[in-house]
Amino acid sequence: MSEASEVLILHTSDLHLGADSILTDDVSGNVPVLQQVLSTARDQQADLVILAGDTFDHNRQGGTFLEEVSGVMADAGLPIVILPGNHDPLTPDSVYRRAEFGDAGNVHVLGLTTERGDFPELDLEVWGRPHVDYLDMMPLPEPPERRTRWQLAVAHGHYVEAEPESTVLLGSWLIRQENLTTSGADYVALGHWNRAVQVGDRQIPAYYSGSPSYAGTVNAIRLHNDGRVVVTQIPV
Ligand SMILES: [Mn+2]
Repeated sequence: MSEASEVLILHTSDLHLGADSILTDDVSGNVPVLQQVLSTARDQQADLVILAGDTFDHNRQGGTFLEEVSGVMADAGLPIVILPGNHDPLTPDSVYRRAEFGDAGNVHVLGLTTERGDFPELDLEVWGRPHVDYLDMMPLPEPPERRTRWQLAVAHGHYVEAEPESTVLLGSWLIRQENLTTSGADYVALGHWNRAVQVGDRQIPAYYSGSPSYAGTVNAIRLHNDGRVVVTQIPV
């Protein structure tokens, strides 16, 4: 643990590893962004990193690129919880079914390697509904029964304040206030938006981290023994 008195989680999303850049001649596939996030997590002595969807830009990754990325994650030196998003869903040919995360056992893919990220040493669990195809679904359903002091939810979709008036948003993986409330989570780690922003009525701390490439930050969540949950953005 970072300190006896607290648990520190780093939350980010939408790394879009393997994306072809149309703006520059960058051919790195965003791997340096992942490395920067993980290096920040180590510097901050984080206990856990959450990647809240669209870690990969698409499911056609393979070969040496996939080996490189899985190696970076396996060598992270701390646990990583991954929620598959709408760009990298758990389809039969999903990138996650082909990735080799090594023997360290530090990479947890929700819905694949585990149903719930379980960290008894932190008295903490992380749950979330993965995208399993490209169709619409409810990203933040009823929570599983809480088994630990801390329960965090991860969801990848669009938060909406009010019901959409048209059908334009159908198929957009909507998340509503009632979903946040029902989750009862100590923190809801959201992905799908590029900007870092808090949403909802603040009774349940629910935050988009934004993509580090756009936001320039990741979310740091400090879970204090007295029950306080303190969220800040730290630069990467
Ligand atoms: Mn997305």
